[in-house]
Amino acid sequence: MLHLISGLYSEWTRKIPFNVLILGPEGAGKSCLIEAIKTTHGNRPGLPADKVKPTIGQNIFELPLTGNLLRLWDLGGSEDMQKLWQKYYKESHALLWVVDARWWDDVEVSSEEPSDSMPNPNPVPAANALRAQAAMSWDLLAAIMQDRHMSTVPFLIVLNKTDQLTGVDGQTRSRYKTEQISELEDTARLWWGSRLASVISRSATKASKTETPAPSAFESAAVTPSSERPGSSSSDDPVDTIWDVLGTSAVDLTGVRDMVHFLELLAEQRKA
Ligand SMILES: Nc1nc2c(ncn2[C@@H]2O[C@H](COP(=O)(O)OP(=O)(O)O)[C@@H](O)[C@H]2O)c(=O)[nH]1
Ligand SMILES: [Mg+2]
Repeated sequence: MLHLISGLYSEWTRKIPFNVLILGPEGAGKSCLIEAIKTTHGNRPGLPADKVKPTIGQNIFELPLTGNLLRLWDLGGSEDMQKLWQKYYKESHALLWVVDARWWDDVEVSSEEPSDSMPNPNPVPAANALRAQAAMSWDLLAAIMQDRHMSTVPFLIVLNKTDQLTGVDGQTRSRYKTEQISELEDTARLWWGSRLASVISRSATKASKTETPAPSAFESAAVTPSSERPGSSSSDDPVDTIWDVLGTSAVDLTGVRDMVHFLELLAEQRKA
């Protein structure tokens, strides 16, 4: 009897795993963001960004939240690893698509070399290189969205390294920084929205038609009726999901809590 009761109790209190794929081009900061989540939500701080080594294979972190277990899969972004991404698609419930925020930063881009002899892990690329990186990140995401399973998985485009945006000085200009990041999010939301409009339904189509940013998934996740929830398509659209854009920094932890909150809302929605 006791065994039965304890079995029922553990069933009631069981946290349902919510699998999150963290993908994106190599070096965008996927592994550093996992360390940042450890710092903001874990029992002990994660590694600082400058101590994180390039990922070989995969890196998994489980984050228990009230009633949910976020299982984060950080897969290497090298071309060899990209071939393996699809093995994870079927099991995933959400995608964090991590890119470098500077690829969408239209303010002045310096091409000067750093003056000291230490290698800079975040060299500032020239403007045309930024555009090429942005285009490449779209090609990669578009290829993922061709997958039958991934076309309905909600995703967040994470503009990481916002601490490196031109003119941002986190210590002294935090107000300016917040505004600059939010402008960048709007720019990127339109940039991605116009491309996603060809394959995605409601929110992105709305963004491209009205020339205003798509509604924040943080808001829409809370108000979307059950028939429109991710994975429960109510129309013939090939893709029907929630997506949004969020600026983060794995160094100063900007946006990291919002990123986890976004995933938590999706996990809650999936249970409902
Ligand atoms: N300034 C800054 N550097 C970052 C940030 N995130 C990652 N980096 C740097 O970018 C490099 C690549 O990060 P990593 O997490 O290994 O990229 P991944 O290949 O996407 O996993 C690291 O050595 C960090 O120094 C960030 O938010 N800000
Ligand atoms: Mg990595």
